[in-house]
Amino acid sequence: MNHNKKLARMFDTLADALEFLGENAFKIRAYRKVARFLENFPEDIQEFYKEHGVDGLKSLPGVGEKIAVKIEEYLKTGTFKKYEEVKSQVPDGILELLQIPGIGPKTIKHAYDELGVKNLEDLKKVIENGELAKLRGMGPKKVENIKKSIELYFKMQDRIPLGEIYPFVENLKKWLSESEYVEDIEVCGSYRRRKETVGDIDILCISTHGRKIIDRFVNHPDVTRVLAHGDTKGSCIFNDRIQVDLRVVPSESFGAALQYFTGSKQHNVHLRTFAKQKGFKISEYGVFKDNVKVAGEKEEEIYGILGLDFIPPELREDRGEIEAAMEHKLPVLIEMKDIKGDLHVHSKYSDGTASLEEIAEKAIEMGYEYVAVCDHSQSAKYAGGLSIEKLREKNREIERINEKYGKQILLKGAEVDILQDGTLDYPNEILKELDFVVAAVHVWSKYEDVTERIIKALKNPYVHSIAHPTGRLIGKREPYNVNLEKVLYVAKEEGKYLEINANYERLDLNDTWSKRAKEIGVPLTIGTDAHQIGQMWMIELGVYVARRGWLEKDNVLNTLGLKKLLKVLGNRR
Ligand code: DGT
Ligand code: CA
Ligand code: CA
Repeated sequence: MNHNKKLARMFDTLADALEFLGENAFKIRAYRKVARFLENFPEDIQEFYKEHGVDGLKSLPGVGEKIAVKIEEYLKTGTFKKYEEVKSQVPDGILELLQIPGIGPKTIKHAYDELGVKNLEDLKKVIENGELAKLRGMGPKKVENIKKSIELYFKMQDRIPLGEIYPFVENLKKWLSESEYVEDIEVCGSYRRRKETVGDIDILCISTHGRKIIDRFVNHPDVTRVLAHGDTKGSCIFNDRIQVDLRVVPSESFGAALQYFTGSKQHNVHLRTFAKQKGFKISEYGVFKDNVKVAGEKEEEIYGILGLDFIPPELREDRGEIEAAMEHKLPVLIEMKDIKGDLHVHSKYSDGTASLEEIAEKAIEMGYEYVAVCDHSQSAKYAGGLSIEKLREKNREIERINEKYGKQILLKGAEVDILQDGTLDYPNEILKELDFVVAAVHVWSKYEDVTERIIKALKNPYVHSIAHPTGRLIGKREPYNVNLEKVLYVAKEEGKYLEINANYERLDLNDTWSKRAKEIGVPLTIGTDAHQIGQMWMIELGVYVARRGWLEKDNVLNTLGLKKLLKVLGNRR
């Protein structure tokens, strides 16, 4: 496993254990912060350390003297004392319980002290026999939520968010294609369809030397278990977590195999039925008519010979794409190159790690025309929300930077909290000074319906878009109660937008809601919600959601160039 991920996990475990032990919250936050940083740090921490030493480590965001020493100790010995020491004070079963999102360490500690709960089995038992509900401060509703959290945890155990696995898969693909025996290589399955979570990874490659490639594959440094090792097929577990299947096929059936293994299963079933009606038979080896192979080398041919337009992988979910391809009515999907900027990035003015200068540089590097820097608003204390004075100071710095670059590369933005009563966390005369305002619900109670809060925010003339409209975190938190259908109709009426939050844990709106927004006629904004520049690549994930939602370029606001964008944003007020 790579050091960044492993260290991040160790710091998280350390934080979990300290929370259970009731240690000081400040330290715990510091460990969590460095874990998040490491997960997204684009360089290998070992290489970085070799080059820059412990002083270099100290210069990283969130890494102070003490944490730097711990990282150094880990890089030299494979672990660090503090981690081992704290971990030994907490039973293993408790550490697993602490992993389950939605069950807090205080609850676990309480159940441990009062009922002797030491692991998941124990916890399930005291849920079933009603003992947990009887604990002080518990009650049936709370227990019901704990039960739901456990179910969600298990549902997700064998699935991984696309964005978490994406860099790993791209690297693996590159590493495999460095073999001289690989003629072509493609990742298929749910990964190619860019589904928000993936079960396992399916890779196909063309070669006449299957065994050589499978040998290379099973010897990858991250392989922790080999499940199959044959001449044309290999299957391995990487980093104790993700299964990857590799199949080697000859070039004459690559297209057919690509089509078959891309799925989805439902799409394939529908396609096969459709082909049959036309007198064709499809398999992973090709398309056949009267037992004669009529297509198979190129994927385009498979659809073409059936009289269908080529269906992009993201649409292959049997949601009407085969009918649309028949009638030549498939959408022209938005592409990464259509994106002109990011409409949701945090700086270190609030809880991000990057300076405005760094964000501007990254924006230019990515070929963007603009980035809206949307930091948190004043009452978002948990996220370093900006007071009005601080916001104005930030706006002045944005002006200085834009002047320096000779263009409006940074837009003055804010992610404004929608307060309990649906009003916004800055007065209108402040919002007026901003180029882009995205409003968000960050605090809600479990049984609250937030629909009216969001609708009221949409009706504020200075709000442009609603950030992460459902509040869900993939595999970690269910959406809050909201009637999105109603929200979408209000957005349409008000000429407003909703966001596709491209952060890998959110992807909110999701694909089906994005499609619904298009049907109703509400355009969307895409923003990464990046808290460090190492997360700004995730805009791609937002584009994939948009593609899975059948969106075209015109359905997304930030495909507009700067001038048009500013005009549209101004007109909405
Ligand atoms: P996942 O891995 O759960 O995220 O989802 P997929 O879609 O990657 O599914 P997986 O890995 O089980 O299989 C990869 C592709 O292979 C799948 O998308 C379509 C194809 N496939 C697998 N089993 C069947 C099947 O029984 N019938 C058909 N038509 N296709 C199949
Ligand atoms: Ca798969
Ligand atoms: Ca598979």
